[in-house]
Amino acid sequence: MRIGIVCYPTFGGSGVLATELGKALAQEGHMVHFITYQQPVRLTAFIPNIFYHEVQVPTYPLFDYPPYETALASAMVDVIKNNDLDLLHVHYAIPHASAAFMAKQILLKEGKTIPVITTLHGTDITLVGKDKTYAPVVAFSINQSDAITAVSENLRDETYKTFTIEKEIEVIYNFVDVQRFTRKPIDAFKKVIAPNGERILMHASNFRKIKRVQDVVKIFYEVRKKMPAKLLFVGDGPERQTAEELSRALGLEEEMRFVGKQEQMEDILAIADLFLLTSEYESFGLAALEAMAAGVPVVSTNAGGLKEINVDGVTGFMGNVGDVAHMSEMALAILKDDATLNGYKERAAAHARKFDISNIVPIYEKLYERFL
Ligand code: GMT
Repeated sequence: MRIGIVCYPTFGGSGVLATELGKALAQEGHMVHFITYQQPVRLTAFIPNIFYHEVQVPTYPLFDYPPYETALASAMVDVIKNNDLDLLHVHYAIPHASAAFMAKQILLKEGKTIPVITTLHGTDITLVGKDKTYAPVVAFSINQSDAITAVSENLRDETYKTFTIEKEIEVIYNFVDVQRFTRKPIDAFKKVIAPNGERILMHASNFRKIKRVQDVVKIFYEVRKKMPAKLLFVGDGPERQTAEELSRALGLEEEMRFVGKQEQMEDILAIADLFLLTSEYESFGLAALEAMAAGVPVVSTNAGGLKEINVDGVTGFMGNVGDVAHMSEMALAILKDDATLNGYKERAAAHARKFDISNIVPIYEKLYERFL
């Protein structure tokens, strides 16, 4: 098949998922064309079946806001026509689904039908999408898609609650390449972070408000009262400074490290003992799944779709949003001794295998085949 993939090229989960999907499809022999404004962060190596088309957004003195959606729709038309694509798969509704609708209409006038599949990822519905400044266009363009998928049952249900959707929303869970995340820890790296064999806790996100990163610091503070531990913060974003300020106020600055945005998550996760995800909402929580694949148990909130991946008492624990006391207690319960910790590590890794790339990519391929 010749497949167009549209996504955000940044570190966000939707872009990561879309890129990994494209890479897996290319490995299956499909021709995959990425259409984005920047090289996707996980698209680093040369893969013969993958093509990258950069959306150019020319500026003009009149434009306070350069019209990205128009440029994207035009790029879609161009790539679809010149590469005779069979279908277009857009990840994150805003503005990808509406640009795809526009491209589809333009191509119809020229006698070409291009099926459009929209995958909803979370904030495109639950946060940004439902804002009244976007909602009518989001609802319309989702309904105009030939197929709609959501990354969890929770997100499917939230979408039905938020908008009047006339079509079936199919749930296709996010996936992880388990093999890639099965890494031996790099000893030298581990020694730098935890020179005295301290437990290593980790959080990775885009540090937006919704992630409640202060709760991560507070949980770490409680854990540190009971055992030697270090905290690694991966990623960057608006709330990083707040997290840093809180860590200084709690006297934790020597015990924490902000390592910024990282591509090689598998190497970092390999040294971690516990992953913390304290979000107010997650449609899925791909970062938590990647942690589990690396054999790292997860203490998370029970918000949104997290319940569908983190099994309470098995792969880690869950607490209500903001319940720092409970989540701290559960973190300590996991970390208390090696035998207990190893049990959680094994069960987290075993559970992640259910979401292995080899189980999920064929579901997308079957979906595509329906439109050929
Ligand atoms: O979490 C973010 O802010 C990034 C966002 C994105 O669109 O990249 O993540 C969403 O999509 C991921 C991949 O499907 C999910 O794993 C995240 O849970 C989801 N984020 C939220 O729902 C807040």
